[in-house]
Amino acid sequence: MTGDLFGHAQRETIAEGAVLLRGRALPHDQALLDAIAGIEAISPFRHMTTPGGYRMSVAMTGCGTASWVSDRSGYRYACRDPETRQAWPAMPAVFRTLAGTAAAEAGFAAFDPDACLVNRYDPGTKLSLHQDKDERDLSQPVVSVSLGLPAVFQFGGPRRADRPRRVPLAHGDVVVWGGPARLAYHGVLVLKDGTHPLTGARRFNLTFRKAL
Ligand code: MD3
Ligand code: FE
Repeated sequence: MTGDLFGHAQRETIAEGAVLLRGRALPHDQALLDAIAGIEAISPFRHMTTPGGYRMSVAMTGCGTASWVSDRSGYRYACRDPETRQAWPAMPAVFRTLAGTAAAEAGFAAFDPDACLVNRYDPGTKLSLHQDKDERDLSQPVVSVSLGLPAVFQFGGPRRADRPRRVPLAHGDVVVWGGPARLAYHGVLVLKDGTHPLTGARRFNLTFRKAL
């Protein structure tokens, strides 16, 4: 457990359905980073192509039964890594347990993710505003875990034109996005240069989903 004297993480409500558990992943940070190293040894980080033909600046890999992929033909969940043509690496126990307990702490019982997208941001990279809607059951939340360099997250509304709010996300922060927040537009501003003691000049983000 992490956070305050009472043994729970500091909880902030970003919006209805969006709960920020500051520092919730701190007790597990090195185990999570070690697990990322194990995943990338099997399925390396790569820059996917958008359906419009652009190279994404964020490097991605994944683990679990399926992971999110993008290419000229569209976005989807795939049970094999298109680069290796093998199954994605299994979801590490430390990932599954953290995602499930954080979701429960935010009010979503029995969250059992089958997919985890692992994003790597180098300085100068960003993720443009988008919705996550490729998952079958949108009543299930998404759980995100930030590691390494801090970033400014953009959190908008159900329409792209809704002006996004800026939320700083730091190493160890966990956010549970469900209910009315689930289809909100969101993105990450250009990552500033810096050095984090555990990750160097990088930010990693894990997003856990029930995809299938
Ligand atoms: C709000 N990742 O992988 S995590 C993504 O920091 C993605 O890498 C960002 O957006 C990152 O799709 C943001 C926060 C996040 C993830 C999923 C959401 C916020 C969300 C789904 C619905 C609403
Ligand atoms: Fe997203």
